[in-house]
Amino acid sequence: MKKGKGKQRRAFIKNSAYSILASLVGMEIVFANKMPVGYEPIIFQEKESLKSLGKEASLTVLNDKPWNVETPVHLLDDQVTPASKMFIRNNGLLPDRIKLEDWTLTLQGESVKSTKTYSMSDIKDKFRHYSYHLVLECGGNGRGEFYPPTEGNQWGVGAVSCAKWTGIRLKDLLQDVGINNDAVYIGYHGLDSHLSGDPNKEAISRGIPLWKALQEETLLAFALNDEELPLAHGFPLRLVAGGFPASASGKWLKALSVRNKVHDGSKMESPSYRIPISPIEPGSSVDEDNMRIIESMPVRSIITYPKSGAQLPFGRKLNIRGHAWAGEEAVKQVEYSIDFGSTWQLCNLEKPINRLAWQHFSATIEFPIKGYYEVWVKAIDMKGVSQPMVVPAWNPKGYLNNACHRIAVKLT
Ligand SMILES: Nc1nc2c(c(=O)[nH]1)N[C@H]1C(S)=C(S)[C@@H](COP(=O)(O)O)O[C@H]1N2
Ligand SMILES: [Mo]
Repeated sequence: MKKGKGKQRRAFIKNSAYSILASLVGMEIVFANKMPVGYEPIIFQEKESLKSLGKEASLTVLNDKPWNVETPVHLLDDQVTPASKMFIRNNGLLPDRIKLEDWTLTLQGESVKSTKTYSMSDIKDKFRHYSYHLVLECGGNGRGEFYPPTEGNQWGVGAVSCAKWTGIRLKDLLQDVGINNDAVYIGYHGLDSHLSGDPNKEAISRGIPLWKALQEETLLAFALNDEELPLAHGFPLRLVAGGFPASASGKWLKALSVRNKVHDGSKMESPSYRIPISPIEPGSSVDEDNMRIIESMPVRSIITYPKSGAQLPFGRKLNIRGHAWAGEEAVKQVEYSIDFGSTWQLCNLEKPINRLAWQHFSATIEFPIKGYYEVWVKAIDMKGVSQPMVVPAWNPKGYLNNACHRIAVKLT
C-alpha cells in the first residue's frame, strides 16, 4: 500500500513537473513520459546560451557549434537593430573575452610600408571617431529557399541587421601606416579559432578591395549602438564594410594584411562567397574561372510589421512597415501588391540616415473584401534593378537570394 502511494506521488510530481516544463517550452512535450528524470530539454540550454551571448531567447538557433543565430523577421522592426536582436554568424569558435591592455592590432602584408602595431588607446586617441548606420547582411541570407538545397545554414530572411557602428575610418589608419602603390586588397585576421582546434588554421580570413577600404563609411568599430562592442559581434575591434556581404566585416581583429593581390585567406577561395559569372544548371558545379567574388549585395526589402499570419477585422486599414537596402546603391522605390503581383502600389520610402544604411518604408492598405491575402513587397534600386519575385539563379553555395518578401494576412 505505502509503496503504491509513494509511486503515485512520484508520478504526480513527475506529471506536474512535466506540465511546468511544457508550459515553459510553450507546447506539449510529446514523449515526456520517455524523458529521463531531471533531464533538461536542450531548448533551455540554447536559451541560456542565447542569454549569455546577450541575445533575446526568441531568436532562432540554426547551429551552436559554431554559433549561427537568426532573427525572426518581425523582430527586425526597430529602425536601428538593437544588439540583443542582431543575427550571429560565426565560422569558428568564439574567442575568450580578451583584456584590452593585452590586445593589439598589427598592420602587416607585402604592401604595407612597414609593419606596425597599435594598441586600443592608439586607435581611440590618434584618430577621429565616426558613426554610421550600416547594413550587415550575410551572403547566405535567404539560402533556405534554393532548390536543390545548398550546404550551409538554411537562413530565412533574418540574417541581416542595421545598427549604429562607431569607430575610426580604415582609410585613416592605412594613411597612418603607409601603403605601397601596388596595394589592392585588405585581408583581416581574427582571434576566433578554427573548428578543428588547429591553431595554424584560420576559421575565416576574408577582406575587401582597396577601393572599399578607402570609403568614408568603412570602419574599424569599437562600439555598437553607443555601447562597447559585444563579444558576439567582434569585441574589441571589428571591420565594418556595409553593403558588402557581411563575411567581409571581420570580427575580433588581431591583424590586417595589406595585399598586392586579392587576399588568399580562408574562405576567399572558390566557391566560398562567389557566384557564377554566366548562368549554370541548378545542382551543377562551376569552374573557378566562371566564378566572381561577391562585392555589393543586391537590392532587398523585408516586411517587419505585421508578422506573417496577422489577422484583423474587415474594414480596418493595415499599416505595414519594413526596411529596404541595396548594397552599395540606395533604394529608389518600394512597391507592394495584395493581388499576387498583378498590380503594385507605391510605399512611402524614407531616405537613408547615411549612405549604406537601410531605408524605412510604410504603406496603408485597404482590403476589398474578407478573406486571405498575401502582401508582397518589392524594392528597386537607383539603377532600376528590381528584386525578383521568385528565387533568383541557383548557385553552388546558395548566396544572394533576394526574392520578394511575402506575408500572409487574414481579414475576418
Ligand atoms: N573573425 C570572424 N569574422 C567574421 C566571421 C567569423 O566567423 N569570424 N563571420 C563573418 C560572417 S560570414 C558574417 S555573415 C558576419 C556576421 O556578423 P555578426 O555575427 O556580427 O552579425 O561576420 C563575419 N565576420
Ligand atoms: Mo556570412
